[in-house]
Amino acid sequence: MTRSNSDVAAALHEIADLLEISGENRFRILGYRRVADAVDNLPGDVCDIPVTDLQAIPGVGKALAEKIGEFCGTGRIDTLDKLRGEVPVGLLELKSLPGLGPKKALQLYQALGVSTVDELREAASSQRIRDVRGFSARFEAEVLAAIEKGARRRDRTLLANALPMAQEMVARLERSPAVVRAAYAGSVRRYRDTIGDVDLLVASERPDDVMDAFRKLPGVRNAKAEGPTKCSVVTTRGMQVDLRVIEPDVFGAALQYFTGSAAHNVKVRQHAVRAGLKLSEYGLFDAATDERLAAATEEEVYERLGMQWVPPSMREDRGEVEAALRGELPDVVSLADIRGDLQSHSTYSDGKLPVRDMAFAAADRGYEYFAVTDHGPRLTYMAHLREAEIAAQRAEVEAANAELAGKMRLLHGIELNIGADGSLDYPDDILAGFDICVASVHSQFKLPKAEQTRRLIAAISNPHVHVIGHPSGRRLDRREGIDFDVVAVAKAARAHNVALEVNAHPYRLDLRGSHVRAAMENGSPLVISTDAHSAAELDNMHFGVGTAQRGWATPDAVINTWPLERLLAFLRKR
Ligand code: DGT
Ligand code: CA
Ligand code: CA
Ligand code: ZN
Repeated sequence: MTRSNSDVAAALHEIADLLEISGENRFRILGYRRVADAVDNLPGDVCDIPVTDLQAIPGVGKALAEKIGEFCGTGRIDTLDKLRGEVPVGLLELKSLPGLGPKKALQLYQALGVSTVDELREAASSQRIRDVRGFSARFEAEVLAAIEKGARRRDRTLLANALPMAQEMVARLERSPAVVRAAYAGSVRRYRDTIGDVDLLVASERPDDVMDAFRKLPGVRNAKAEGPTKCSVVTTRGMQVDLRVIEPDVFGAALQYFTGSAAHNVKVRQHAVRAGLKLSEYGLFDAATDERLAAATEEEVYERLGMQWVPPSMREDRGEVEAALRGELPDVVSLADIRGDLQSHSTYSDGKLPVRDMAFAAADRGYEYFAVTDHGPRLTYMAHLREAEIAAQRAEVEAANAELAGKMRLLHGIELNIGADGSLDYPDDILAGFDICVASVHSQFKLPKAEQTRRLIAAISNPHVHVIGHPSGRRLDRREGIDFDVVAVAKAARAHNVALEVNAHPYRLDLRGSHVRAAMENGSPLVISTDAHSAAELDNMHFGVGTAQRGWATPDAVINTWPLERLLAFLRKR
């Protein structure tokens, strides 16, 4: 049997986790994690690679190559088995409590046998921790407080981590013969930018077998059954996944219920009650007779409620229930509407591929047009397109267009840096030579709101700018964006016919959903772009589309749903 790359990656991550608890050197731990991620991202199956060739993977030495080979052959790694025997996995959860860390978690385990949060709470309450060398009564109190706080607030993870995992778990569950249907629900299905936990739903007549298959998924640990049809697990990467098993004939009602949001459900249920109906995860019922009126599909549930089906990304109680009842829900943009991608990078700046390769990768995705937009030179610490290179890059664009022969139109663009005063990298005569100018904030994130707003509007007012890239500059993995008046910016964008970008990179998702909504309400054009630095990142488009949907963006408002001629007219505008 072949083992998948993610099986191998999960085993390596588990080794890293357990080493971390045992206080191992942090570079060794990092080494395992890097290789795990590299394996996860390999295009082919790692287990098809001969052990002697595995060392071509960055970070893999002889020892690690042998471990990977061992896992591919036997499904086990001796080192991992030994670690599992020495270090209880429950400590992973303990070590992430504030004030604890791997070393102290291990000490408490060795002194008191404490290996779960419950056992720790028990030990702290019964004042056994203060007697352990190096610990104190004060530590006991702090640990109890941390546990109570942790019980209320779990860390959220990025959609970028949760969605691919949810999709893979669904695909694996679907392979189990006990499973009739499987789906992910909750905030992942709604494309929220961060995720508390992943909610999975399985339709089956054999819940025991499903729960069994679920517990055996790669990367699953700490399974806690909560009754015969409900199970929660924590993955090796610390994400909680909830599974419910339901009868196949109520799949639609359950999917509606567990997709949420809770606020959307409350609003829908209030409407049901007023209409003499009852709605639950088991179906839509006549309140008087208890007759079941709809349950098999979401569509029939919404229809029987007298409302339009609401796209999951819009289910946040922001007026969508009322609009769906009136039959006035806007038709939001979908992935199929997208005809091109208008921000990307090549080896002229920090992209991984030459212009031609990026263009052909985009053409492979069926696009009508595509823009390469390397960074301008203002921020010298960033890889950038120098003035002396512009002509050469333009020639490459023309050559690629000749080769593409009408299959796709490649546009020569640039991503400019907006200075604190709104100024840009190049003078107007140079900007005029580009097909498309994206202007973005990459510095000075801390200026006051009024200054940031003025800064963005100044860039919007430049007659050569077509797009404001990732307008807030936020990075979900590392920083808040700038503070700016989104309504004022959207109004300026409308007045100057400049598109505000919904950057589809899952670390950005910028504009965020609420800002997209403000842009829509104030008539600003939008563009959804991946900002791809590699061919694989071109596939991030769906993250941007989901985010745009959360802001009720219609296809007509999104310039990269337009046919080429209409787009070119927009770009030629002044
Ligand atoms: P998250 O996990 O914090 O990112 O957000 P959700 O929306 O995935 O929330 P979660 O996992 O607590 O629950 C999933 C869905 O299940 C939620 O969106 C609505 C539904 N749900 C769960 N429990 C309740 C409840 O007590 N009341 C209502 N109205 N809905 C619930
Ligand atoms: Ca959830
Ligand atoms: Ca949940
Ligand atoms: Zn940028």
